[in-house]
Amino acid sequence: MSEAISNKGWLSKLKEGLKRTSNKITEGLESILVKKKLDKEMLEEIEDLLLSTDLGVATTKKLIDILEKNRFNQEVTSVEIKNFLAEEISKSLSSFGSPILIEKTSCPHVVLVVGINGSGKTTTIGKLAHFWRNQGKKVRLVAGDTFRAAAVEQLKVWGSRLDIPVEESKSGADPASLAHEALQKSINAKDDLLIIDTAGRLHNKEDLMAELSKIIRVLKKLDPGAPHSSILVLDATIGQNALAQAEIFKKVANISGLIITKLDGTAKGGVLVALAERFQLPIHAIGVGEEIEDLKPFEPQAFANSLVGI
Ligand SMILES: Nc1nc2c(ncn2[C@@H]2O[C@H](COP(=O)(O)OP(=O)(O)OP(=O)(O)O)[C@@H](O)[C@H]2O)c(=O)[nH]1
Ligand SMILES: [Mg+2]
Repeated sequence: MSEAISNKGWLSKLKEGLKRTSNKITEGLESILVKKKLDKEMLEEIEDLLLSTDLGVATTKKLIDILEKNRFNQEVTSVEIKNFLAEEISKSLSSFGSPILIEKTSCPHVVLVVGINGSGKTTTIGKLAHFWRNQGKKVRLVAGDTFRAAAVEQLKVWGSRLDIPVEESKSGADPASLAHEALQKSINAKDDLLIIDTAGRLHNKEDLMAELSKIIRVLKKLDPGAPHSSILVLDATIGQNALAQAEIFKKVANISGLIITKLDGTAKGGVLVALAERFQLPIHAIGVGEEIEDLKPFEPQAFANSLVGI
């Protein structure tokens, strides 16, 4: 998604999207730094502030330790602390910014999109399809949540809006057989990309996970390399719970990368840092709104700056 970086307005949209988290950090730091010298009490207050943005215990501790080591008993301003935080956060995220790389040799490149109910899978698929279609790619979508009519309809709305085909099952048929059929069609049509939407019901974890495993198994019958990308979509507004979700999905779907959505709707944007550090998976993009252009490439420095409000 690197082209989108040159998009004018991308940075301001990112800053705007992360405003809830950055305002919290800015206001928090300003009230903490009434004294000038960095002492134990201030460090503790900064630690609590960072934890409240869901950066997680490990990341927060690391930041506080470095801050203490470098600046203890020295005069500091909130701007200096913000610059420090942005620099350190950006450093720790530096290896995670990576677009979804489309394998030229696979025709089509199959993208399986997983995540729990309401995390933003279908919306993200619409945004990705829009992005790839604008690059001249031939894209096909699969409505893999075959039991929920509204889910199929939602994907079809995106399909007609973007003028790309959407595969759906005849009558609530098995998602795996739909995926198989759709991949065969996609191979015949020489598509560049096949994006598979899936159901997100987590109340029956075993069933959902069995369903996902089966989809993956049947795709492999047609193309052993498929799915070439297995993307887990996570909602940032749930904060630290996103870590537990990632743990569950990682077990079945061999997740190759993450997309974090709804960063515009939360002051818990720090969870992205905790996720990256815990799972060591690329973050392909971030969602900062409901519109089609609101999926942004994940760029560590820009993200870190926006998160702390620089
Ligand atoms: N503010 C904001 N809203 C988002 C973002 N991404 C998705 N949404 C909204 O979140 C809601 C759920 O999104 P869906 O795409 O339907 O989620 P889903 O994962 O497909 O949900 P199920 O099909 O029920 O499993 C919708 O109202 C979206 O518009 C985002 O980045 N920011
Ligand atoms: Mg959906």
